Amino acid sequence: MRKPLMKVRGSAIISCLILTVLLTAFPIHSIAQNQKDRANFDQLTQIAWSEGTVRVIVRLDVPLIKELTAASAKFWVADASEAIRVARTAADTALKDAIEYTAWKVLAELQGTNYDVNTIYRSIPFMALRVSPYALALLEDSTTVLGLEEDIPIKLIEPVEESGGEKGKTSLTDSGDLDRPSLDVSVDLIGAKTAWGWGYTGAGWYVAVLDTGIRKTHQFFTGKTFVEACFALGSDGVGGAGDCPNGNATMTGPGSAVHHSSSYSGYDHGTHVSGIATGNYGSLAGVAKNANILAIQVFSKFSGNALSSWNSDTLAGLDYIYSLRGSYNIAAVNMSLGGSTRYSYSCDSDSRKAAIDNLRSVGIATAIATGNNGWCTGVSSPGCISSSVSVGASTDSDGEAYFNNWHATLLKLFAPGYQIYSSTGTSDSSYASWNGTSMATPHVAGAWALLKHRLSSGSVTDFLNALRTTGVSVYSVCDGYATGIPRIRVDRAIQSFPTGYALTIQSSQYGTTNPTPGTYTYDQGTQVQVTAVPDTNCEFVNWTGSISSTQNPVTVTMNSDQTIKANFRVKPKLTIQAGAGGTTTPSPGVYYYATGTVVQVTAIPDTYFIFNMWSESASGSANPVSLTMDSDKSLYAHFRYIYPPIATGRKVLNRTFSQAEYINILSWTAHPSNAGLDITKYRIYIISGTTPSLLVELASSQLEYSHRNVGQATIQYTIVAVTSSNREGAPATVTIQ
Ligand SMILES: [Ca+2]
Repeated sequence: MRKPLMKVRGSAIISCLILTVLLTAFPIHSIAQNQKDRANFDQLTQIAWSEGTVRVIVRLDVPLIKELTAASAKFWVADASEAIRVARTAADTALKDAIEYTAWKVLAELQGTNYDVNTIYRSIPFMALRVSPYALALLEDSTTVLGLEEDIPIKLIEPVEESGGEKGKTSLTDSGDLDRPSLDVSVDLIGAKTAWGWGYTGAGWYVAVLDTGIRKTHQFFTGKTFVEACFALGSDGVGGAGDCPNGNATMTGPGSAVHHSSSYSGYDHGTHVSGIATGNYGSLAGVAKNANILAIQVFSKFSGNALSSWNSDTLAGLDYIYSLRGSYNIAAVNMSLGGSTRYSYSCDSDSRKAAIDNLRSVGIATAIATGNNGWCTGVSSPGCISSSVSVGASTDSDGEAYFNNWHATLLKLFAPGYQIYSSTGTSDSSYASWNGTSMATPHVAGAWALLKHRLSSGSVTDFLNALRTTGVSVYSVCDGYATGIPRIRVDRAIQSFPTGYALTIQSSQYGTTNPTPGTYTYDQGTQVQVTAVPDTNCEFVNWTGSISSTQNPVTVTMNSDQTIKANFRVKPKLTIQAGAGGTTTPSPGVYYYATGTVVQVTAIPDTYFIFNMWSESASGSANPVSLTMDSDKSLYAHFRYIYPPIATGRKVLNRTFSQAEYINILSWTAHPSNAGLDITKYRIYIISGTTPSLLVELASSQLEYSHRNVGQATIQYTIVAVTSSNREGAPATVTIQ
């Protein structure tokens, strides 16, 4: 079943001549801020003159960088709300803009020189350039530049052949034992299966794999969600055209992390690593079997069919992962790359530390392989960065793997890295057992997803401490088996977390809660938001129990067991009715209002009617009327018909004038049914066709009116009673012929 792959192994075989030259520039020593490293600069200058250009990563003096970074790092897991997204985006944009502004300021100083801008980073104060000797000199002189680091390609840490077993021990003779799928063994050994049994599978979390890309179609990744990106300048180390699938130096989106062709040694390294961290198919599974994958392809193709990652591309990958933290819950970054220089001290001047620090400040661990050189007192770069989680390889029997790079303090954790069976790039169903610190590292990155699944608020320091204090000590021949460095046991680490407290949520009738009523366990210090959700026409009253509050939602801080009850009631009901002759606004019906609501109801009389009075919960004739809904209420609007006056008419011939003319005399009396209505006026209209036009308005004391009718024609009049509120009653019609 096992097909051992023949890989390039052992210590540094640098395939590219330039690399050999470049690597002499390393190790760079701490660049004191504001006091640039003279020796480093001289080396860069030498390269620039001999090659014509030199690639540099420029550390920028960005004003308020600490404050801007801290404001951005307040945002950890994926955005819970639009408000958080807006706030995070604002903080990230402020940081990016400040870096960009400073970068352009420096670039302005380089005017007239030859340079290429490879990357201006968005979350760390760096930019990557390729510069001429003269531009380099200006960078060195710039007061805005704090330091310069050569941008060099770093080799993939390729798997090693099975020739050893445990360091310092006689070679193991691996017989039939090797034919079993050892991922099964190692995943169980680190306690992942126990953690799955508790429900912690990494579901909902992403492991970012900064590597050679991935064969997404492999069966081991069935059902996974992929987020992909590529940063690969190509062997020329300059942007524009590059080694991403689109032919450019950068690419994001589906297909961007597809691996290089199989002619490149280690092309399917990322596929193997991703499988160890998250794979899941049939009876075989990686550590965080339900986690998803953020695949970042950072390797460029070099001569000799070798793959290496420019530091500036690795940095771009880390920068990109940080930018995705609001979109995806990212548990850890897996990096299995390393230079061939042995570091016996923290390499904290490395630009990648800034990116690793940023990720760490938002709870994302960067797990880095220590390298496969078999060193005793050092690890490779970037595993030497103190804020990384550097991982060494152990055997399934907890010895140090013979190829492991060991250091008493720079090596933080051991994980199984010997004979690890995982997915390969040959086909969608191909697997193989590989050896390497690259295989150990994804055990840790996967474990991080399980820990995050259990405790999303856990910091990198919390988890590293938990893994270190609960791990099994692995000893090394390097110091005579004196110093134990913990091999992870993720189940024990989970068990070491505070067990948490119970929150019991109850609800009265007329409502429920979110989360729904029940008992939940939360970690100590967790702030739980509980929302009271009333039924239709009901309202939330208050919380009782461990807290007394009328706030909704309410936040419960879990520093002890708590019981809270949401109390609800039916809202006060308002019944509105209208008698004959009118309606209301709101229209007659039954309404529910939150307690305390002031409701205004307007009575609207029909034509010839007048609003008379309210009855039931209100009285009087104020219109509109206001009611405060402190209990159930009802309103009845009464209306009255305004009767027409009882009218007659006659005409008399007026002989005073030579021309004949009549005087129409209208007389009326008040309708007895209008008693009690405040009739203050009468109006007389002349009807022409159907249109009335006002003839005269008279005080209610006047009950007769004379109208000269010169034309002697028939005239139709209407007489209406008018109330003090200017409501007209029904018309009395008088026709005089
Ligand atoms: Ca290029």
